[in-house]
Formats: sequence, structure tokens, C-alpha cells
Amino acid sequence: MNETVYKERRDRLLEMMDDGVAVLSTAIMQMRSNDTEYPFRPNSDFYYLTGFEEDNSVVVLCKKGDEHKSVLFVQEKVPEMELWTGERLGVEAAKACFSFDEVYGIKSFEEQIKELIKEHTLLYFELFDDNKVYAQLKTVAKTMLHTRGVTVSPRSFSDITKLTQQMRLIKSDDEVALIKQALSITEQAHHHAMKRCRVGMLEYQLQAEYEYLFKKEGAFSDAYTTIIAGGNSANTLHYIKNDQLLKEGELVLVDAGCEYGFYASDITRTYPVNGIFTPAQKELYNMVLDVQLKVIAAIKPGGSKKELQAFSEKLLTEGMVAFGILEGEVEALLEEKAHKKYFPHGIGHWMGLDVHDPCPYSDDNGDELLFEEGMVMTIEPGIYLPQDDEKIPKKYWGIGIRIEDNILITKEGCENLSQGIAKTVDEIEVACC
Ligand SMILES: [Mn+2]
Repeated sequence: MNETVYKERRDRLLEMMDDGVAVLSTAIMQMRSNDTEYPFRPNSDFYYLTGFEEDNSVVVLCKKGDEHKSVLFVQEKVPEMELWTGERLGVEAAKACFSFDEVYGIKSFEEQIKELIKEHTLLYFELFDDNKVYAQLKTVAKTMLHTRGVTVSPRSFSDITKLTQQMRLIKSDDEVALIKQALSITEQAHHHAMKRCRVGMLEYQLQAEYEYLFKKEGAFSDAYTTIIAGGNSANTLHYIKNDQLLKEGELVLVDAGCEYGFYASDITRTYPVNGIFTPAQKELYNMVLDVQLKVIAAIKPGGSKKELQAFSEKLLTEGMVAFGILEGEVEALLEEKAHKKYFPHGIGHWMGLDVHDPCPYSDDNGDELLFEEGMVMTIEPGIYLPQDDEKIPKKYWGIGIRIEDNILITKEGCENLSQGIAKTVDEIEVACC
């Protein structure tokens, strides 16, 4: 993305802020074991505001009336270290490549932040994050408060993520393009794996087919740990053990999406291990698919997630009654939330830099946020019918189905960004053979 995009975001955030200083940091490298590190991935808010990908960096935004200033702290260049860990941009190059008013080395953070927060009363940072930088920031503010002769110092703290998460709710065209790129790789991965899925394979072997495609096509990684749930394991919502055999006559539920350019994709497909649906699997699958298509068709600006949740629960309850999974009047069943036993989760969530983008669902009054052009959300109805549930017809025991796509809200309605991924019974049976 063009560097000016990040500057515009910082300017917009400064407009939204009250007078004060905002501090946002990205993580330091984390140890996996002994001296081996996890691969580094920047903090989403930090990246959203800077476009800077290195670890151990901080952005500071200062506002006093019309006076705005943005400052970046980066790791200093240390050639002996860079020999091992790779080249760093360093202070001088960061100054040249990024449009910050000032750039400093991270080692001078404590000294510089004293100057930057001087004469300010309000500090913004990630209030619910125990990051070392924020502890340092509070220590500096506390010392200032207790320094003789200092009359103005920060005493109010505000959560910067409340503002950044609001900004991240509406995706720009550039962001949508990255999500589409992630989805294009995820599409290839699902099709690649459907073709290779076989009876007798282990779940992690099917997982490897997804991850092979992700890496091969240049994705950073998976956007979340892939779920490969054969048969009854699909009834465990966040099943990630992925170590069982894929068996004849069973379905496999795969929730897998890659991250590209730090943007997520989040796709679930459920398909027969042997490539052909049984009649019982097919009727349930078509019911869930019908619900998913109807919910997607109902998405438009002015609508809300709550509405979609209620709509999906009504449709799924009707389906469950039609197939003898629930007994009674649909209205009464909805009232007593009987469907929750077999559809316990939400219809979808925001998606963007994070797979569960932490954007708000309601405003400050607690009112539901209405859909607007540029929002991206998943739609993922499902039905989960455990083995040995005497209350449901035996032919449905051990079937778990979820169908998930990623939807962009447009001016007129919505666009299914993942519509190219095999989804109907026919499409899936073709893709699997
Ligand atoms: Mn999801």
C-alpha cells in the first residue's frame, strides 16, 4: 500500500483524538523455546497506522489544538545483530521512507517520551494491554507528577483502540484488494485439498495440503489455526488437534484461511471424505446452504448483525423441525432457544487485519451498529449433531456442517468475496474428484 495511506490514517486519528498524546507499540520478538523465536507479525493497530513491519517499534501521535505531530521509534541499526537476524531499516532510512515528523531510535524512547508528553494531561494507549512500553509510559507520567515544579502532567488515560477499531470497521479499496488476494489463495487451497482428500488420510495430512498452498502462493501464514474435523469431531467448534483418521462415509469440516499482506480470510467448507455426499448428509447440507444463501441475500446497508442472527436462527430452526431434529412450533422453539443446542454460535463476525476484527458491534449508547458500505463480515451458519444424541434421527448422528463466506457490504447490498470457492453439492462433488 502507498505510504500516504498510513499518513492519512494518522491524520484522521489525530482529528478524532482530544488534545493529548497517543502511544501505540508493536511487540518485541517472543521466544518459542530456549533461543528459538516465533515468526514475527506486527500489532494490527500499529501496522494500520504506520505500514511499518519491524518488531520493537512505537508510534506516538501528539495533539494540541491545531498542532499535530507524529513520531516513530524504530530499532537502531546494529550490524553485528543484523548479520544474524536480517537487515533493519534504522532511524535514517525510516526518516527517508516514511512521512513522520520525527524518527528516533527505540533506545531513546524513555528520554524522548518525557518531552513528548510534557504539558499534556491525557494519554491514549492500549489500556487493556500489559505491554512493557505502556508500563514505561505510566512510570514516566508518574515521575512527572511527583516532580517538583511540574504543574501539568498526564492524569487521564484513554483507550486508543476504541478509536482505531472504529476506523478499521470501514475497509478502503486497498484493504478489500488485499482481502481478495488472501481469498484467492484460500480458494486455491480449498480446491487443491478437496482434490487430494482421501479415506484413510490423517486430518493433519489434509491440513498440510492447505498450508502447502498458502506458503506456495506467498501468504504470510494461516490467519488462524486450521480446523480439520472429520465426522463427529466437527461438533467440537474449535477442534484443532487434527490427528484423527478421515473415514469412509464421513464428512470433513475444514475451517481454513490464509493471511496475505496481514489481511485475513476465513472460509469454512464441509465436504465428503470420499467425494460423494450420502442422502442424509446431502439434505442437511442443502438446508444449511439454503440458510446461508438467504442470509447473504438479506445483507444491505442499514441492516444489522442482530437482524441476521435472528433471521438465521429462524431459518435453521425451521430446517431442524423439518428434519425431525427439533419437535414443536418454530416460534416457541425460538423463544426457548432450543436451536442453540445445535447452532450455538454467532452468524458471523467482522474480518480484516484480524480474522475476528476487533471492531465495535454497537455504538456508545449500546445501539446496534448498522451496516455501511465497506464493512467486511463472515457469514457462517452451521448445524452440529453429536453422535449418540437420542433426540435426533440416528441417520444424522455425528454430522457437523458449517458453510462460511466473507462478505463485503456495498452501496446497494453486498458482494460475496469468496463466491469462487466450490459450495453447492454438485460443485463440491466435482471439486473432490
Ligand atoms: Mn469465522
